[in-house]
Amino acid sequence: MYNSNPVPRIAAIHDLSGFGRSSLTVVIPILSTMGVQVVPLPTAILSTHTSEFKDYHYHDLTNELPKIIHHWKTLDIKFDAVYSGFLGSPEQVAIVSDFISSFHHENQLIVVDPVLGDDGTPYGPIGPDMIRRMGELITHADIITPNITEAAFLLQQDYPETLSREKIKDWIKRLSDKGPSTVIVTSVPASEKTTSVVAYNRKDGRFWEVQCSYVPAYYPGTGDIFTSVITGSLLQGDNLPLALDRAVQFVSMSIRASFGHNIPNREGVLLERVLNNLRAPITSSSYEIFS
Ligand code: PXL
Repeated sequence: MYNSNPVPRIAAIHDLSGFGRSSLTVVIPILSTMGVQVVPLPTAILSTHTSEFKDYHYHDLTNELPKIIHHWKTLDIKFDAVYSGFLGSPEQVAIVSDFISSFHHENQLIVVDPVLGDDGTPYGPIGPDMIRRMGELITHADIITPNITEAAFLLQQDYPETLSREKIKDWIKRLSDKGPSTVIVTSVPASEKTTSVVAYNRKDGRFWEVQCSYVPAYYPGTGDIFTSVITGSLLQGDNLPLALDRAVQFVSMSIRASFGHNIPNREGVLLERVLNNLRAPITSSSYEIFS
């Protein structure tokens, strides 16, 4: 244990969107609350996130990244995990791949959230080149967390009207064959009133499912919240299905804390009201084997 960081340290490669509770403004508080040191590498600065805001200011930081990374190399910083999310330009994908190989060491967790779109549609700044490059980046990851739209983009499939359980498993295995040993797919339609998170661990061949009750509202940033909790949970030593439970429960609580108020969805969930829940021990669990 002599060589390990007393507090796990993670490099978080995401944009910094000022208003709207997404990307670094949720990644940092969640992982800090879960006892993880976050070292942010901001890919872009935005006035707001890009969902339901128009005329946002977008300042790309691609040219700054190599200089920041160079300084970190001279400091010989060791990261227990690397976690990337929304990337501001296709060139940034190459920079992140390079970052992963330069800072590689044993027992490290590489998490790539391939932020590309939702509900069958790419996010504003995401084009075909970005989708192609993200497909390359996931080959370097241990864990990926696409939603069903992003899974379709990464596999170059049409966004499905319906998905059988066999097809979901086939898609997930094909994503895992590209490199990541753990694949977690969110927003999988389960029934009229529920969606599911389905996960696969190639090392033991098991699939897991956690069903989420449906709230008729979309809040930007919930994908970032989900993957941050998964990452914090795994770094704390939870097993995969328990990490899914924790993340689903936390996202559901965040949404419910917000939905009862009448606040514009684009402001994101009221994270500050539920953050402390991350310190509570888990007292219920609903994961099941997905077969
Ligand atoms: O939460 C994903 C995300 C991250 N960063 C930016 C975004 C979005 C989704 O809208 O616009 C800039």
